[in-house]
Amino acid sequence: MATNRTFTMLKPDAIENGYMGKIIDMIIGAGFDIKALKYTKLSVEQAKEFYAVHAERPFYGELVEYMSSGPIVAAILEKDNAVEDFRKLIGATDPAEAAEGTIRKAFAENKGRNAVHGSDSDENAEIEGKFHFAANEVF
Ligand code: IDP
Ligand code: MG
Repeated sequence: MATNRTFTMLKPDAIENGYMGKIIDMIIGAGFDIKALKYTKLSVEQAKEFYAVHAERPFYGELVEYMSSGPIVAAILEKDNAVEDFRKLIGATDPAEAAEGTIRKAFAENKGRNAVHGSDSDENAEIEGKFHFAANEVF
């Protein structure tokens, strides 16, 4: 069943570089409602679990180290067609390939430190949202 929610994280580079407010503003400006929001930090174990699907990829170790290196903002977002529209708003994984007007084009450093996460399916949006939020933290 299609849902109208997706999950995002503003990654450690985005927070470090001072883009928290600007990115949240872009997300709200694009029509997404914030259903849950948290300023937090992933432990190494949590980063490993969150990205377990990439465990065999050569960049997995680097990804886990980076994603647990500093605070992040986690959020559940709502909008019609949320998963697909949010992937469009964030742009390609590598900011060098991201379209003008996307979050990664504006704020990402490189393919690894790329400012923001967006769920790739309704199913993963639900799993990832539950990873970060208890039921009473979602509005
Ligand atoms: P996505 O975030 O656009 O969905 P994925 O392929 O799912 O991209 O990869 C997850 C995350 O792993 C990326 O957002 C990025 O932070 C990191 N990553 C992906 N490919 C590379 C790479 O080639 N080198 C370093 N890090 C990478
Ligand atoms: Mg992905």
